Amino acid sequence: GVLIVATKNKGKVREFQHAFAPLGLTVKSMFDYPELPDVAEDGTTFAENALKKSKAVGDALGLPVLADDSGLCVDALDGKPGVYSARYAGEGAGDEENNLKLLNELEKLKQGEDTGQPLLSTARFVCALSLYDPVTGKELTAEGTVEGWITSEQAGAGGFGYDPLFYLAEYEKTMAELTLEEKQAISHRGKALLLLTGKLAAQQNQ
Ligand code: ITT
Ligand code: NA
Repeated sequence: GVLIVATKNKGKVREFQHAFAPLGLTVKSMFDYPELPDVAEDGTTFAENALKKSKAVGDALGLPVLADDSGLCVDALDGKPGVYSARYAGEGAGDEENNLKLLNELEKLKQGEDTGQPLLSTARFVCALSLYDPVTGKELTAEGTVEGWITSEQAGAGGFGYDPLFYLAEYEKTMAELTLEEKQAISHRGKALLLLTGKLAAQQNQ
């Protein structure tokens, strides 16, 4: 079978492919549907934006579609960048620029004082998933979070986005130092996926 995921993020595509392969599902992403227009992500919550993406693409294709809206919420920055995580350093900004912007914003809070402490703030990743079926008009949702710290010492080449800056105290590693398997077992996306597949199974058993 095929599962369509309404994403243009290669890191997400890799994680969904890895998660759905054992279920015998091949993932198609927006790279397979270049004719579809971008969806405006102007919602105020992750869940709202996830539904906007799954609904726009699901209605356009007439097929069930999964969408992921996610981001990083940093406590010292009152929850920023939040739903603006993908474009924190500006429209079209890459991961590198967003990471530097985040470190800059946290450095500013230190007001020149150098504590020598690499852990700058507590933070969490949030992932909202929306599975929308245009035939029934029904939506299934699930949300997952993972708690960690923002570290000034980027480490690791795995994952994507803010992963090199997201330090997991219990593993003494950043998210980018984990393998795909390890990340999926603990990540916001992995948790949301587990909840969503559980809801789907429960629905199909009715
Ligand atoms: P799509 O909307 O096309 O799916 P996107 O990258 O724009 O791709 P979002 O709007 O959901 O996705 O923004 C999510 C941003 O949050 C993403 O670009 C990363 O910067 C960050 N992010 C989300 N999940 C992450 C993860 O697992 N690891 C690191 N950063 C993550
Ligand atoms: Na996006």
